[in-house]
Amino acid sequence: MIKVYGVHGSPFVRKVFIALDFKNIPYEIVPQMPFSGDKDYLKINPLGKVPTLVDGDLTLGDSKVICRYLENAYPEPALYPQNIADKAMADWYEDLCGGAVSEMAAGIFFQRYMRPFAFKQDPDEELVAKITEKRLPPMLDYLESQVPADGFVFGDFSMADLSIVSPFINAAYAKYEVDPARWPRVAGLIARVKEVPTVKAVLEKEAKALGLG
Ligand SMILES: N[C@@H](CCC(=O)N[C@@H](CS)C(=O)NCC(=O)O)C(=O)O
Repeated sequence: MIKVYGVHGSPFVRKVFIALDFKNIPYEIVPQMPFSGDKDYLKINPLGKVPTLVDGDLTLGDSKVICRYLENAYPEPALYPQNIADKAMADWYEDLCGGAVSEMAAGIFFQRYMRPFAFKQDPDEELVAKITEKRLPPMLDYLESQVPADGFVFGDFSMADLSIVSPFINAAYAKYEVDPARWPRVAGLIARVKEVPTVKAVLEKEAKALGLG
């Protein structure tokens, strides 16, 4: 059976769980904390990051690489658009939102969730404000220009929608909500993606794991 190393709460691990559930592929979760410095884990993923996926003889790191592998190996139901240009755009959204946008969301999450709960420190709200007021708005302006008022980015729910929304799920755990008056399309997409059954089911497990459920 496929194994996924990781924990609930990471936006990158979430993507892999949702991709597997969406494709009805059974898997086993091997609990692996990020930032653990676990030497055995470094043998299978030298970056020490989660997720890592093991499928038989294949061991892969990085959620983008893993999800593209899953799409190729288990094509039905498709989680990426079929049209080549749309697929390239989905890859771009995955790269942008898994990169710069996720780093910003992680910054908010780290300050407001990890610092108080894991390190018993107060959050640095000045740093949070720098992210929410300066760095994030241009990203949200761009995303607002890209997403539809209704439905999903490429018709059916796809990795493009999940990639765009995922960082904001973590930001919401840290009490940052995308302002629906300023970015109505992005806020609407977040609400719709959260209602996709496979997403909803993973988020329920996640909320329990994070002590939010
Ligand atoms: N590009 C990677 C990023 C994975 C990542 O940064 N995971 C975080 C958890 S959310 C992690 O393991 N961080 C630990 C570290 O950076 O050492 C992916 O898409 O899988």
